[in-house]
Amino acid sequence: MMNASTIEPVSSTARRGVDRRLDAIRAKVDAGERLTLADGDMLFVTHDIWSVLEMADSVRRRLHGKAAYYNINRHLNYSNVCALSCKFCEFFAKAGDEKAYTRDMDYVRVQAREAVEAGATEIHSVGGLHPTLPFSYYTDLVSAIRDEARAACSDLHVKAFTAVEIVHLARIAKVYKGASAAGEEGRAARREGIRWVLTRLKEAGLGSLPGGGAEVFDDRVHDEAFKGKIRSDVWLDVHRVAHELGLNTNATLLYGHVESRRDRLVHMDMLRCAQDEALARLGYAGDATAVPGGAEGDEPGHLGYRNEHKAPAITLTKPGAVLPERIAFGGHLPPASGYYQTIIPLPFFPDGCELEHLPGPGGLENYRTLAIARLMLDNFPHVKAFWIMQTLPMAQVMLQSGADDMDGTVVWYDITHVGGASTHQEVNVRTLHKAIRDAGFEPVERDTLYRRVVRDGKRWWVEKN
Ligand code: V47
Repeated sequence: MMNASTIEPVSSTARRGVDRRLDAIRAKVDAGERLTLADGDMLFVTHDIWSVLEMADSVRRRLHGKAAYYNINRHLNYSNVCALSCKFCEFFAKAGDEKAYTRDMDYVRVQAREAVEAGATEIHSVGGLHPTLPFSYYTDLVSAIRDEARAACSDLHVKAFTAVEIVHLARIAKVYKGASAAGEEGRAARREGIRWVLTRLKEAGLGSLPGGGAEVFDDRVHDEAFKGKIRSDVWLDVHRVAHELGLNTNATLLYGHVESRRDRLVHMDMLRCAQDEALARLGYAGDATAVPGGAEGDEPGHLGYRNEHKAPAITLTKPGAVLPERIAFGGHLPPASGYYQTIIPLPFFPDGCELEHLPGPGGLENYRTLAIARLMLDNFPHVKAFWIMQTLPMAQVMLQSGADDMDGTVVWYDITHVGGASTHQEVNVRTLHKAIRDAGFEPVERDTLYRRVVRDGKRWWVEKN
């Protein structure tokens, strides 16, 4: 049995001092150079976790100074009925279950009205893969939210539907035919179906895609924990098409279950390769020193996955780099759009799901993983410590170790109930401000696209670049 004397106190780890093996990584971090997967391995195994957190903090401060972002938002889970039964998920229900629910448009409108009343700038809406709802339900959901906001002379950005839901909608709308064909033919059919769905949703008023459903980009883990969900190539394709249509998106990493730390690093590398392509489309120039698909120092064949990445690396963490949200196209034009905004590391929460026997990640693993995400994802402008899953006290420390965003006021959340929380999971602006200030940062209200919000009570507008 473990007792207190067998557990090495954190302070003794700290006394072991600085790990000199990190010096070369620190030099790259200071210069804004891309880290290799081997660097990532080192960041995961070093005893010197303090240096890892401190390096991530230096990058975060270079990008965002003392600003820590939050938004006034509402999460709306429109239905928990899902055709899948992922082992890590405690949210899903089967049609007819006692806990199954599906919200009608009256409910959605009331939520939108209440959100406007509370001064919200965003509704974040996701749900299960409902087997029978028609395609029109989803366009109606988006336009109902937009219309309610407009009727109240306000605006609500709709960030909705994970990549998994988008593919499900393509199937429902019967525009996914041929997508299972092998090779380029299947891929072209898949993209066409995805494009059709995203175009209809955008016309209805969809503003961006959330980062959910990515889990971990690894086929073994996929088959073990979320078989039936789309695989990484399809998830990345959905986001790629969204970017081509000018929609910004986010990305999550669900860790601490049956994946390895290497799997997390590969996931990060695949995302930063996809972001290189998105930034290149926006006109960013490549970094001539970096090697596409991984980075210099990763021996050939070491990646362990088929990486078709061709674009040169583009890093935003170099001193002086301009973030896409800060690029102004002139008075009436919106900022550059069509890229990944935020990486959101999500610690696996075991209670109530089929993988309940697993312990889930501990606190230090959460800090380390988030800090490494900041260091590896050198072309992602933001790192979010989602307070609902990280808890508010942990998220405060994460602001000092790589994160610059905490998500928002949330209000209702059904996907996880950390610490036995109910569906009502709300934090008010005053509490968010205090948490951010106590962590040594300045609270900055942002809209979904990370533009600064100027507010006069419930009336709000975004600051021009
Ligand atoms: O995709 C499900 C995860 C995600 C569990 O884009 C679990 O701004 C932990 O994507 N333990 C949905 N995680 C949440 C999400 C999100 C959240 C906040 C902001 C944004 C954004 C996106 O929740 C799912 C899945 O990976 N999840 N079950 C669990 N037991």
